[in-house]
Amino acid sequence: MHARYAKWGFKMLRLKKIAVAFGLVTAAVSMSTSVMAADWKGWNIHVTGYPNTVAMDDFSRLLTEKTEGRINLKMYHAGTLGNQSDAIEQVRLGALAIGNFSLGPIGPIAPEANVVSLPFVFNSVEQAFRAMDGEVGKLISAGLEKKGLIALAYHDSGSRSFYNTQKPITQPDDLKGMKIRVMNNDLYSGMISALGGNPSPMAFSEVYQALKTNVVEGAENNFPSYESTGHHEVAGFYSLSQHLIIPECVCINAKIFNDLSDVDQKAVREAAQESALLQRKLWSERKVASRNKVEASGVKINEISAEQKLAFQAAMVPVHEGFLAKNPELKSLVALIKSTK
Ligand code: GTR
Repeated sequence: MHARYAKWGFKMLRLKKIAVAFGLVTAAVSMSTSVMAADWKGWNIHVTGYPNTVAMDDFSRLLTEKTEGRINLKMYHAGTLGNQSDAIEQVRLGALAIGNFSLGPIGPIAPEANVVSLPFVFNSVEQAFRAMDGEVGKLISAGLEKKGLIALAYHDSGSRSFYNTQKPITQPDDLKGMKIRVMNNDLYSGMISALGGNPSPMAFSEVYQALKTNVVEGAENNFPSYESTGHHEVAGFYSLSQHLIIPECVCINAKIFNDLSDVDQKAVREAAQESALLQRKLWSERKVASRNKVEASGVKINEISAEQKLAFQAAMVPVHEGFLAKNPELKSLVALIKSTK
């Protein structure tokens, strides 16, 4: 009996040792996965409920799911991590992993991406997406990569039109002397000057106050941003010039992306692309809802006929020429955009 107990006791001890050892191993494994799990920070300028915000949260969820927790992305919305130009630099440096950027403020650092900021370069949102989904998109993405950014997917941002506190705009002359807020990009300042206005580059978050206090008399944006920022409350004339169609990217720091395993690279791309489909769907609903909302609030929306648009387009010729004189290697990319059906 005694001996049996002793043997039993010995067996238990061995099992205990094994269990302890095993426990240590599992603890070590779980520690190493938690140490190795990547915790990323992501930047987004838009508020709760905006198509990009919903899609970026979906991206974050998909990312964790598809990488089985190896990558976790915490999204910071509403520009809480700073303005867009600074955030672009932060992602290039890797201080932030991801940003949902407009190609507008990226243009100054990546000339290929800047072609989309030539006013009227696309003739419709549909054509812009056919171009972005093909060779044009590839060339632009390659240009971004040279600058340390990898575009995982592109979002819809519709078309941008002028709005102001004074009157309907139907011809370039109507903008004469008007102070108009633009995003940080010389092409936009050049555009406003060529139309006879005074450009005022300014961060998105400052525009509401600037319109309200008459620091600027106008700005330009798509319906969802015009509405989500409340700009329609302080600048009640929206004129459908549709002068810019600027795609937006889900952009990741190139080194962070390139250091991932092939499996995780694939998961990251898939998560971005799936959530971009959601963004495009939500966008098509929101652009109508936002237009209805601003109209119901009393905003005066005016069409600009194809014929009236010709005058705006003609005024942009020097802007295009100036850009291509500085970047002659981009002539073929612009030609490729224009030849996209
Ligand atoms: C919005 C765009 C933002 C930002 C903003 C602006 O349409 O989604 O990324 O570029 O316009 O005017 O600053």
